[in-house]
Amino acid sequence: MARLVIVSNRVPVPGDRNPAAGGLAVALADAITPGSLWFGWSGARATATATRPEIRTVAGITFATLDLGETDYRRYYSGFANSTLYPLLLFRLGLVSFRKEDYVGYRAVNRAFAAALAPLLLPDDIIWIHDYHLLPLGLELRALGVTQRIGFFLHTPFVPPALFSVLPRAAELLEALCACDVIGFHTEDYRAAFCDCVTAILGIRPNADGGFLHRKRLVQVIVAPVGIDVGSFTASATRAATGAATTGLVQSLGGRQLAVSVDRLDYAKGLPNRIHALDHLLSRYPTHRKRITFLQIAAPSREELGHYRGLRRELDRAVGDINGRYSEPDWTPIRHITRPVRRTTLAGFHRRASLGVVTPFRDGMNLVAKEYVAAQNPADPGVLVLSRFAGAAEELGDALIVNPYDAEEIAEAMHRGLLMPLEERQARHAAMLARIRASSANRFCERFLAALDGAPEPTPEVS
Ligand code: GDG
Repeated sequence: MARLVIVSNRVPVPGDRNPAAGGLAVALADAITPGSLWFGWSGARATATATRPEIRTVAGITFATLDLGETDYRRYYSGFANSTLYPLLLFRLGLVSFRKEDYVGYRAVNRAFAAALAPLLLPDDIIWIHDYHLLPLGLELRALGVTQRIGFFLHTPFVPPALFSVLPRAAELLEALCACDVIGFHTEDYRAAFCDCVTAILGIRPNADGGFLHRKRLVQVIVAPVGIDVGSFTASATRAATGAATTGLVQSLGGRQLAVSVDRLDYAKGLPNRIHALDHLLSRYPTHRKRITFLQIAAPSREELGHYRGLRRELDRAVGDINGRYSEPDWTPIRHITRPVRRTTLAGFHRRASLGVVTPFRDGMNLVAKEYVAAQNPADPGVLVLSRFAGAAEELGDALIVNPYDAEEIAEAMHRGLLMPLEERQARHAAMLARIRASSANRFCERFLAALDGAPEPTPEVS
């Protein structure tokens, strides 16, 4: 049987003392079975980027990681990946900066990854590359003579040609990505935007299935929405709901309703606007004062970048302002945690929350929305308020869908959710549960790997 080789920027090695919070690791936890190899950055910085990976095997999975040199880290990770590509793919043109040396560093790290990975590959391996940090990795592997099947999955949205062509190296990057056999996206919208870019920027018109020939090789473009392991998240929420952390939280609420938001502390997640929405809710509907507690858990992320530090300050100010204006001696509207919280604890909190508020400005998918649904008690479920610009909205149309830029609209949806009759909550929840079961983490992996498995093996002379 072919071995699966996953490549991602960060590798979540079990036992890592400083794991990165994030959806990619959660999404791939199911794909990675014993016998697989996971390759990428260790998360550590050194004077120079390592040429040979450190290899560890845990529970039958081999983890091969490289430390990044300081300069490469700055140019590749903080620079081109997170200050150019990420804001661009999240539609935040105003935050995009482009520095040529960052692009050169980005390409160099992709080359270094390819050079360190190639000697580890076996002839029948299936290689699955993840996310915007590694757009040109497929090309770099092909340049070293790698002929194995290569797939690429993008965890962020993809943008239309008017935006993508803003990138000074747009054509070069698209070309490089086309060295992969299968390219996958969360939604039909992103797939269509990518195909439009291929047409507008490379002059190639994909067929109706999203396939096209590039340098005589077939490239397939597919939709594979990422999901969660619903059964295990429900079980863990059910268990955690009676555990110490959730019981302590519930007791401290004194019978008030709970609303919960959980995000990486990222400007795409729409955090300050959500806090403004709570302001609208409490001022327009004073009946909710002292009756609702809003728990915002925002795990720190990419703190070394200025925009992220600025966001943290903005959020602290907004929370402080609302708590100052509305708090009573025995009630504080917002509890604001900026530390990571254990996944099982989060599951228990979700289960006890009458409202799950997920309002990113943009999000490739957003797994928190699916986790909130999975955690609910079907007999008395809470209500999900969800941004129309999260990929998850394509599947979770039974949530209360809002425009995340409109704080008043979010407030109206929160109000409606807090008052929603049981029957309507049950019906909406049942429909959403069916959808997240149909697009589980397993299904995501199966769908992507089936497409890759069926991909014709490239011949060395045309690759
Ligand atoms: C990217 C895309 C796409 C959050 N805080 C804590 C914590 N989390 C967990 C959540 C969830 C995951 O992290 C976040 O996943 P999301 O999907 O919501 O968001 P991103 O990290 O931005 O993920 C996204 C995803 O990739 C997969 O393709 O859906 O659109 O941006 O599982 O529960 N986990 C723990 N402590 C926390 O404090 N343990």
